[in-house]
Amino acid sequence: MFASAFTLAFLPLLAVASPQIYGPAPGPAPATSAQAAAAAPSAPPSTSGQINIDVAPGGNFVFSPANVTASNGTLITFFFPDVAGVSHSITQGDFSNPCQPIAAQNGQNGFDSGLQAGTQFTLNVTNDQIPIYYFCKFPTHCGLGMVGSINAPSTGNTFDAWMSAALKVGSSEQTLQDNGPQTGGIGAVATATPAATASGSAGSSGSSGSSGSSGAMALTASSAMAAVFGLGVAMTLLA
Ligand SMILES: *[C@@H]1O[C@H](CO)[C@@H](O)[C@H](O)[C@H]1NC(C)=O
Ligand SMILES: *[C@@H]1O[C@H](CO)[C@@H](O)[C@H](O)[C@H]1NC(C)=O
Ligand SMILES: *[C@@H]1O[C@H](CO)[C@@H](O)[C@H](O)[C@H]1NC(C)=O
Ligand SMILES: [Cu+2]
Repeated sequence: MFASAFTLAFLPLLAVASPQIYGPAPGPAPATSAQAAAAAPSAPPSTSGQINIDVAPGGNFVFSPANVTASNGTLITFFFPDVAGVSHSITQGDFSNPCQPIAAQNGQNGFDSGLQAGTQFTLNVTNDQIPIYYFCKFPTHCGLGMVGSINAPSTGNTFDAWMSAALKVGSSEQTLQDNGPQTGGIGAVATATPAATASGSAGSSGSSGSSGSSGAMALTASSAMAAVFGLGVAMTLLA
């Protein structure tokens, strides 16, 4: 009696949660059932004043879009996939020294998300008059071309030239230490460390608020658990 009432109560949740749980596996790595439940977040469409960038979409070591134009005050949010064993970073670089963190300027360090999975990290553009270059510090990724730019010029130090410079570093890329998330930045600043991203955030808009997103995360996790539990009860009833 209890079991059947419980199952009925959770069937709607099961239906709601299924697309997130049984959606396509995020990357090339074989997914366990636990990882399958944590589907890769994909960036919602950008809106005016809010640019959303996918980190390593489809398991490819790229940012998408990798080259954007953003005026002062624009927020740029990076969505890191939740794939076991592979993390990525948004680390501010220097055009003349690819795959290395930019040196501090006037006591200000570059931004650095640190190695992340299943989180989102937001930059606020504070000087749209300078190009901003960044790369992923996970070993080998920068040398494989995992780089991006904000307000890169159309000639000279373009996004393409930045990418070429990184590819030229290639396998001689130095392994960088993960210092965890660093706020601040030069030309664009992170005002908060990365926040957990809900796996079901794809398509939802206005997910830049970190407190809102952790709430969504908790909701998603509990729906998923309820769904799995509900399924178990349903199968018991059918047996
Ligand atoms: C972005 O930075 C600008 C300039 O520092 C500031 O006025 C604005 O409030 C910031 N935006 C957010 C959402 O923090
Ligand atoms: C953006 O802010 C920077 C730093 O304050 C300033 O130098 C620049 O002129 C601003 N850009 C525009 C288009 O006003
Ligand atoms: C990158 O963006 C800048 C600014 O929009 C643009 O001028 C340039 O052509 C772009 N470069 C590439 C390689 O897409
Ligand atoms: Cu990476």
